[in-house]
Amino acid sequence: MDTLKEKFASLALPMRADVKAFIKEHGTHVLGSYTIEQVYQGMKGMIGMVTETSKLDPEEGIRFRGYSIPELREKLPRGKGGENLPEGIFYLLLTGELPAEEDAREVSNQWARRSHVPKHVLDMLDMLPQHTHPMTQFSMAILAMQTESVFAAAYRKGLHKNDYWDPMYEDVMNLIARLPRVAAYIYRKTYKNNVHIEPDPKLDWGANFSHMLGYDHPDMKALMRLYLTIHADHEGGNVSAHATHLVGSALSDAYLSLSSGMNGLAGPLHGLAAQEVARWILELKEKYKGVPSREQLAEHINQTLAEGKVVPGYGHAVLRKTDPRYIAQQEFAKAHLADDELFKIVQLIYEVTPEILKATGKIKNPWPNVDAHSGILLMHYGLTEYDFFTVLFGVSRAIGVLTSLLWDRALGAPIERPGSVTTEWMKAQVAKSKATA
Ligand code: HAX
Repeated sequence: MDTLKEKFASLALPMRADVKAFIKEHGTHVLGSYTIEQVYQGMKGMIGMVTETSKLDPEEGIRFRGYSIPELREKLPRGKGGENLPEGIFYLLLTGELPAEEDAREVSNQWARRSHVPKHVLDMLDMLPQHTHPMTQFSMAILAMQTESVFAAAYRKGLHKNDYWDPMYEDVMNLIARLPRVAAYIYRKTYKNNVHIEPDPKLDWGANFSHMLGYDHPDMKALMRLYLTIHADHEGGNVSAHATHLVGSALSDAYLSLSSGMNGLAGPLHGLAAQEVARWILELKEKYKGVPSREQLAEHINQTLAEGKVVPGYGHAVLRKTDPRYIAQQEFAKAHLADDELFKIVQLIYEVTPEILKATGKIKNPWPNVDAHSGILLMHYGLTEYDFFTVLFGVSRAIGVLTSLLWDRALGAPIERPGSVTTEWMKAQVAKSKATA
């Protein structure tokens, strides 16, 4: 058993009994109440699941195992050339403990050893039409790799429920290890004439990913580490995390569950916003032949709203302030590409957009989210094919949703099955309470 797996078992298995005892003793404790509006509008703010890895505060943003992004930028091990290693955030999310340098290196080594992608997965990708969206390819490749699921094979043979976590650990490690190779294959096949680049086992996970995509500039490798770290997790209720958790609750293995999560990430209100932001900014630049004036930008935003579209990269279902993941990327841009024209446009959008969105009177959060910034950083280093951006997001998000899924298996999380009601039932409840008032 590798040392991280042993550590996970020593943490998670005692907690299983602890959580059971907690539910037995306090299971009837009332947490609050919710409204008809919450039921109709996506269950926002309703506590409906337990996610051990991270917690999102509306004002402060995400905390990974209690640590904010600025704290983690100080405390997590860094790669050669700068920025935190995503291997470190994986270790933290999995164990709740800050990794030492050698812990992150051990994750790197494990992932390098486990990164082989079976040939049939690449053959399947080769057969898809050229115009298949990269996120569709990514989700299909994850599904095609399900042939390798250690959990599915063990379950078929017969597996005690207390042991589910063990093959799930193997699936989580293998699957995350394989994702950069799969994503790079999709990128090179779709945009670079099917000319592929072999992995470099000496590089860390993020740098190697950048290398396989075809970007060897040290700053791009640093950006990739930053990107893969800050996108990793956003508590349990966002669409990609919730979809992974929900599908996993039926004991579907990590491949089936992650593929579902990625299908949710591919929606324009979620991860696809990264691509939509880039498209929107390039349209803006084209329309005004460069950096627009404040008036021109305001006109473009108002036109977007008048056409019944959303301003991509702005707003959030939970956050009520500028996303700290946006700030982390802004700091990177100030340090590395302050004179970039697209960065100047992004800064201008940040100055102009919130007031216009506030003036609509209906948008709860007028501030930028993570997707408002990410694309222009990638484009600066030459990765301009914006339809691919959400795949990068997906590689990172796998870290969070799969560590959570492993905790679900270790703690024996049950099948998810919330109740649903009809509008007629809702109306009857309101009528009943009016009659008794
Ligand atoms: N532009 C225009 N209208 C917006 C808006 C925006 N950026 N954000 C919210 N609104 C609108 C909503 O569409 C809604 O309109 P209706 O009442 O007419 O239906 C109204 O404002 C209230 O919405 P809300 O309560 O403030 O926001 P929601 O929780 O319903 O939605 C979204 C949150 C993120 C989906 C929303 O803000 C949005 O569509 N933003 C643009 C797309 C985007 O950037 N998505 C990425 C979010 C972060 C993420 O998940 N990354 O992966």
